[in-house]
Amino acid sequence: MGMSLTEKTIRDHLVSGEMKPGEEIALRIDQTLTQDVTGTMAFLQFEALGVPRVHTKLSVSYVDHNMLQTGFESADDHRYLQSAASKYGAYFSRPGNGICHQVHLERFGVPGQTLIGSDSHTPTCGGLGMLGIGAGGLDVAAAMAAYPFYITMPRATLVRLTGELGPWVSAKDVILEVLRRLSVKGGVGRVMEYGGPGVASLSVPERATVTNMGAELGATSSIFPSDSRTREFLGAQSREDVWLELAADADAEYDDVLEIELGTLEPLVAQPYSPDRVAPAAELAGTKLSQVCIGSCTNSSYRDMMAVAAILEGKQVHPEVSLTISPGSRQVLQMLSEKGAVATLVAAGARILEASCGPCIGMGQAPPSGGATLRSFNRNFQGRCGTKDAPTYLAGVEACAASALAGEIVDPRTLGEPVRVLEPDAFIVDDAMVIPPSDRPDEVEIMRGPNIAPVPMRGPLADQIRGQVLLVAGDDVTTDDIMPAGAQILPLRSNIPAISQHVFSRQDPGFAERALREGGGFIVGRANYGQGSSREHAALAPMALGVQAVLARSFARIHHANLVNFGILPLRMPGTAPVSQGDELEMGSVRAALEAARPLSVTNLTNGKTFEATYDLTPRQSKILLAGGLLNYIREGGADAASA
Ligand code: MIC
Ligand code: SF4
Repeated sequence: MGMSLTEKTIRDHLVSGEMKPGEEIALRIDQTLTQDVTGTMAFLQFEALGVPRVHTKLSVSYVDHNMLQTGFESADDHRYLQSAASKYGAYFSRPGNGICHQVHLERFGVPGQTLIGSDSHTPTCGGLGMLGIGAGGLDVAAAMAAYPFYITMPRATLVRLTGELGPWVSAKDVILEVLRRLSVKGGVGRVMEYGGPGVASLSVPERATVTNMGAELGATSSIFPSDSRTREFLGAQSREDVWLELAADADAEYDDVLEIELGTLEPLVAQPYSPDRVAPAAELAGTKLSQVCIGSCTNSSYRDMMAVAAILEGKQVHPEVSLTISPGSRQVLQMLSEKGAVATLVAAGARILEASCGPCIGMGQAPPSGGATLRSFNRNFQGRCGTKDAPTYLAGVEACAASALAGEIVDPRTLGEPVRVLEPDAFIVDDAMVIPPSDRPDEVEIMRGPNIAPVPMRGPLADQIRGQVLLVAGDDVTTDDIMPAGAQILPLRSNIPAISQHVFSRQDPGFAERALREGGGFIVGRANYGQGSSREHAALAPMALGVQAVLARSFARIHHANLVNFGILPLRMPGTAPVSQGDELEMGSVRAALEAARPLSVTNLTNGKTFEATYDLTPRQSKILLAGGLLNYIREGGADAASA
């Protein structure tokens, strides 16, 4: 039987384990990426591992999130990251060089290689046939220190594309259609592998829009073949030497197949507050807007920005709408300047922001109270934009630009003759903002600012755990709910005691105080707990507050791994379990149960009822939990250390 591209790439990097879906496998990692708001912790953890230089083929440390620098904290952290990269052997992409995923696609991604990144959208490089996987910062630190990366062997879903996109329909509509059909849980445990004759009609940046937003499906990764279009893109980046042809075998078998005839798609919009609440733009036409934001790692390529400029050319943004444009990279911005597109955008009334994440992570540009915002981004969780009651919609850049002109959501097909952007034969290649590591590491001094607090650690798992249910939450709790981001909170990422004060602060402002007063306790969720980002702070900060276990029906992959890494038990409990907020729970013989892979017996001391909690832990993960987290486990000499 033939193999899928996913299986071939995994086979070529397999360190241990059997390639059977559901089994734990360990992978050799070729490249890593970190960004500033997960990177400070990742490099601090790398230092804690005591390894003098990174062991990967390539590690890049990006600065793209904490860009406002409203106090000393972020600038200090950036200086730490620059000095750490130089000393430990990573490349440093300076603030202003662009969003990690866009820059990595342009300048570093290699077909057929493995990449893990401390950011959930690391699968973006799947657009050029690379296996990119999002992970917690500690897992990335471990990979930099040469430990393999552990995941559950995913199933492969073939998304078979046929035909070609119609006028005004874009790659964003392809992934919105997949989200519409499968939901934010639909990709869990899977790699979404794109194939079929329709693939050839999509350029690499278009493919990257699709693989980027595979993160919103909860997928482990998303990948396209590497073909002549990949070669063209790499050639235009002066990197044709890294190209190789990659595809699934003709007789590869997949766990499922999703058919998409590209010609039948129409412009789509995700409605508040979930990327899978997808409806045709035509149905939402007339929804008044206060803001339109174009950019983010999903839609900020040269092609996307040029399409926006072509739509806005000679027109004016609606007076009630604030339109922001964040180019994905310095290269994109340089190209736009060269083509005169910056002048076109400015003339139309767009607000040009720097090449960074910007409004996508609430780093400025919070919309007005109750004002609807339409964004070419990938996440529209409530409050993420910085204004809790601002309805947030997601769409492709064409719908965004057309709607910015109209002051309300419009179907871009109403604009008439479609715009066409050709990929350039050659991009401007200038890596001056990427600083290579020092060749005299001993002479590099690490610069640590006062914002950097020591990484908290937990002791070995207790045998008897007792505490209060601090919060009972619903389905699809996001990591933005658990550990909000935004301009006030993100600068605290390297200071866990300070950031832990904000755990669940949007839902439940008293949470942190209650947890500290009670000396920790439990969080109860439902399905897909911890979906969204890779931020390990959504585990690390609750750990610092004393949270011992999360009880839920199911967990999102990266968050589950992060809970294990920081010594919080991710337990499954029956949907009918008798638990309310404020109840006192007790679990006995916890260590013995984990050692014997037995369910845990939980007693609700408040109502006297008992139930069983199960878990999806590999023997290695149980050992990590018994040790009180991955750092402890590695320090104790866990031979098979790293990841979940
Ligand atoms: C996001 O889009 O939520 C982020 C900010 O990029 C996160 C990473 C983080 O929280 O640091 C992600 O997607 O993993
Ligand atoms: Fe940055 Fe937004 Fe992409 Fe996260 S999703 S990496 S915040 S642009």
